[in-house]
Amino acid sequence: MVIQWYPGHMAKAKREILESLKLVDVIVVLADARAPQSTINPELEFPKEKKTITVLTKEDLADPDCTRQWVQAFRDRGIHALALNVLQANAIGSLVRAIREMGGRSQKNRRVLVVGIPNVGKSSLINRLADRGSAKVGAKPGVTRGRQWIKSRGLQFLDTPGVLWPRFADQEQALRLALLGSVKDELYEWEPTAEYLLHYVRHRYPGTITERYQIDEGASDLLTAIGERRGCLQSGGTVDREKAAFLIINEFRRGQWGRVSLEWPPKKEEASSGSEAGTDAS
Ligand SMILES: Nc1nc2c(ncn2[C@@H]2O[C@H](COP(=O)(O)OP(=O)(O)OP(=O)(O)O)[C@@H](O)[C@H]2O)c(=O)[nH]1
Ligand SMILES: [Mg+2]
Repeated sequence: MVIQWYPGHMAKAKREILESLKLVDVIVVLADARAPQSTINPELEFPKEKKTITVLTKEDLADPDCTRQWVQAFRDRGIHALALNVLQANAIGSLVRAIREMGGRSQKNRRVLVVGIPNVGKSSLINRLADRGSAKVGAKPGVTRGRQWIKSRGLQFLDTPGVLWPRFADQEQALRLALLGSVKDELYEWEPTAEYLLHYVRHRYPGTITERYQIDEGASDLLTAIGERRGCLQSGGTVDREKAAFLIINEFRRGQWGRVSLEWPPKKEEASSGSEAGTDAS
């Protein structure tokens, strides 16, 4: 299974984002706190002189210890980073303060470009900043299709469509993007994606699967065991593995497995010998 999603509207959105750069003072790059490196577009690079803030969204769904390590890892690289639950009413004070403290034109008309891959919460963040539902949001990728300026708090925010890139670094990155809902569901298979999640969580968060599904997580075929437990059956009474995989992925996405992160920052020695996450230090 090769997962790829780079439709024409993303190529166009990327061109438009690069064109917008000259208009803006601050760039806010959103990434999913559960896999920050995998969810930053390595092909969207910004000029060094532009002030950039990296916001790790969906902090409420991520492993808090892992998120702390990521924020520190970004800061160690000179990147201004913070983690947020965008859906929380009082979450954005720290972000607004950071934007106001950054240089640029007069405090009042500061223009802020909001970018990130699909489904990371760009439009939700702008709605939160604007205290109203100005931008369309949805629990699937590719909701925003065009650029839109929204004025709020004396600032102007530019909402943009989520942009991916033509080839993901590896299969694991592609699977993380699928699990986090940043790739269209029609473009990958549920079963291998759920198998990957089960395998990863069993090792990284022992006990989680047993607690959620009341099964022995040492079972050789976890997907089938969960399907049996949850009554995902097809005619004839055998387990419908695809249905089980769909259920598993959706429960994970809703946070019903607890706070789980899919990617950890590289150890300090590895980080200093290369492997950049894609945003410019500023
Ligand atoms: N739990 C949680 N959900 C969030 C958070 N931020 C956004 N969401 C949800 O994530 C989904 C996607 O949000 P959008 O704001 O539409 O994402 P987007 O980045 O604008 O997506 P595109 O327009 O498709 O590129 C929605 O269901 C939001 O409710 C967060 O911090 N925590
Ligand atoms: Mg959007």
